[in-house]
Amino acid sequence: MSPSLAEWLDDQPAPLADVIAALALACEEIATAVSLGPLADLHGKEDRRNTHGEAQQKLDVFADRRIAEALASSRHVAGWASEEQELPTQSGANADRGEYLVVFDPLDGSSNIEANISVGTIFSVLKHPFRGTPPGEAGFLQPGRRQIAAGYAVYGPATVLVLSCGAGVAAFTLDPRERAWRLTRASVRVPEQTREFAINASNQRFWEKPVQRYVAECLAGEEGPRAADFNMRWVASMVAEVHRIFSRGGVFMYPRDNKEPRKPGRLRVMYEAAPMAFLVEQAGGAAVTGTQALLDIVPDTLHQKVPVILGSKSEVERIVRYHADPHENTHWPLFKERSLFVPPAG
Ligand code: AFP
Repeated sequence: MSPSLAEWLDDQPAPLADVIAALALACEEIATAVSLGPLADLHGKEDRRNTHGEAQQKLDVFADRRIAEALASSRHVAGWASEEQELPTQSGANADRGEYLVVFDPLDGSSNIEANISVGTIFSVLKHPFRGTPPGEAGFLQPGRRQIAAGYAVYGPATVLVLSCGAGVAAFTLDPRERAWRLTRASVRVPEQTREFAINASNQRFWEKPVQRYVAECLAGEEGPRAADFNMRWVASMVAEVHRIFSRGGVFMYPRDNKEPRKPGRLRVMYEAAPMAFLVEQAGGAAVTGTQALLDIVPDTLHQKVPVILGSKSEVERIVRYHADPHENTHWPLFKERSLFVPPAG
């Protein structure tokens, strides 16, 4: 029988293992709630909005509460920050002794719940820089490269926990029959090459030029500059997209766009981009804004947004080159003459 998560965590420092185990238990209970769908009376929206003004799903609130309870139960966690809460939370019992901070998106992709599409929980573990004092927002604002661990649980046909403590990426599948996470991939790697990309094409008119060029070249297929046909996906659930990339490669893009020039992207750096970038880099992939490694960004605020381009290294590096190209797009006609989706004249 493959090792359990508990056995795998035996190789990690005990305090960190305790935090991961608490998160895994919360994810197991969230998986049960998600799998029951409307039967758990957890479908539909709360009659309130979260800190970003977004409608909150009942499952968002359930997941947020369950993870907060799990973290409060670990004496190693001084505090946490959630997508669903404007400010960080100090642990009642451990704020002045816990050595870790945890940042999480309790239920990413939750607008897909009624459609029964895979959703997930994303988490990031940081060292509390001022251990011995109750954590404030400043202690959380660390670059992703300082993460001690990061992971996600994807609630899909199977519930899978993908985790890194800084020495590669492992995947554990939940066996609900025995209520145990079993190691099912000991070393997850992102294939360096791919012919698949994921982007919300409805935003095409707003994208920055290097992304316009990259996608146009992919869509041009064998007749175009890439001399290869590409496939496209968009699930609108980042956890599901990243999990697909870990299973067969690909590039996920939520780029800077000028739909809302003040917002550099849709995804938040602390609990979406940075933990996913940590996992992707640990698995041999790349994760950038287009001009900078995501793990090098020092957040100014807890809910800061950032452009995200991540996945198979060779494709991400190509997109970075396009961002660095001072003549971007001036030398390739498709971008200049017609929209991506209008067939060539004649
Ligand atoms: P929700 O959690 O509100 O469903 O948003 C999911 C998400 O943050 C990320 O998981 C998706 O990749 C992205 O938003 C989808 O954004 P669009 O709805 O603009 O495609």
